[in-house]
Amino acid sequence: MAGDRFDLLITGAHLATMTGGEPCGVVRDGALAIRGGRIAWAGPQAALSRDVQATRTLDAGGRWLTPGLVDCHTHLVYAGNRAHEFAARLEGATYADIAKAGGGINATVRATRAATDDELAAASRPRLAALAAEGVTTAEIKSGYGLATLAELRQLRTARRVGAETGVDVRTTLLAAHAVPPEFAGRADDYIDLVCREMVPAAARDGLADAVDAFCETIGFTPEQTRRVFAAARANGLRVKLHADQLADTGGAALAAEFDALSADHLEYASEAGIAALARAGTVAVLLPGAFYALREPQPPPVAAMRARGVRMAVATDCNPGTSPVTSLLLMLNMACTLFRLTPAEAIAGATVHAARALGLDDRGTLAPAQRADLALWDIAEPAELAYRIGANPCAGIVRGGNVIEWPMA
Ligand code: DI6
Ligand code: FE
Repeated sequence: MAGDRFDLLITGAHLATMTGGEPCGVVRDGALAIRGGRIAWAGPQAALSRDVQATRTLDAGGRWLTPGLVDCHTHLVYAGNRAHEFAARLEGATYADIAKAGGGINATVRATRAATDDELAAASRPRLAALAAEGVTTAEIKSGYGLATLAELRQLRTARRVGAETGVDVRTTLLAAHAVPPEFAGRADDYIDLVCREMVPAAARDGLADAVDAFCETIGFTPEQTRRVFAAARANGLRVKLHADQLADTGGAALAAEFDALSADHLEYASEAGIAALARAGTVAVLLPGAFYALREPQPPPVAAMRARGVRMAVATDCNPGTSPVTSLLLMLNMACTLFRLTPAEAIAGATVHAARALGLDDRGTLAPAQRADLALWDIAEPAELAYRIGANPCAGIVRGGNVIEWPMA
């Protein structure tokens, strides 16, 4: 390192590198150097050579530095809201009752289709900005509220647009198999034909989707229909993810594993065999405590089985207007610990390194050489504090791709 010149040197930071065996890969009194938008060096400040040179040096003032957070499961591009359904559920209506009565996902489809491009972006941008304010530097956004070819593509385009407008690196997922749209009522298989024949190829051809997802549930699509969507994804060179086993065990986890999915998400009712299949495939389990909480689900996901089998667990907001109207990933860390019994270190790994893997990204999620220099700086005394607080935002600084977006005054 002697004689090296860096673009940016951050000193006086405790590092949660999220590497190595120790919880959070902690390096106290650390420093981190950036060159060309990537981390060039991270380690104890005392190990920095005396003649190190940097174009710019920032002092972290003893705060904690983590990788920029990754929200790996959101549906944040939509119009309208479903507060009245929240009220109806409190009166005893179930999520399934509401969907059958024309509400639920299709209510948001109507509002989203009716919005202009600018209205859709304007409704969605603050949700992404709220995530960004908590140190999220990468977010996944799904379609699924268009449910027609052009409407789905527009949602993906809007996701990319709000990403560019807020500076968050957005990964898009085509979730055309989210619900049966009104034009196809009673003809789910015909709709899946359209998804496979037209929507998946169009999204792949236009480079608008990084992955394909499906809602495989008793109130969504069957495993057979999901299988057809996944085969189309594979034929078009796209990786898959799956909404699996949220409300019942439909064998979703095993199906995701069979298609080498990047992630299987929810998993409250996943079986032991399903978890074993995820472990074998290396598929990430994405835990979504916001939906679990909002639906007042009785059964938490089998976290102990996942841990025992070494399945990587991510934590995400599932930001959507129906079952998880959540724009705080930090709150999800807290709920993942309180409701699902993750350790704080597991929860933080779930919103950094494992969340990146759930998106197929291995260039971020840790503070290690060659990783993208996406960083969050925190006013906390120890990493567990990120999961401990409820409704606080201790984010004090943000660096994205080596660019300093926000930094505290000295
Ligand atoms: N993700 C989803 O896609 C559905 N549940 C979930 O966790 C619900 C989306 C909605 O109701 O709009
Ligand atoms: Fe979801």
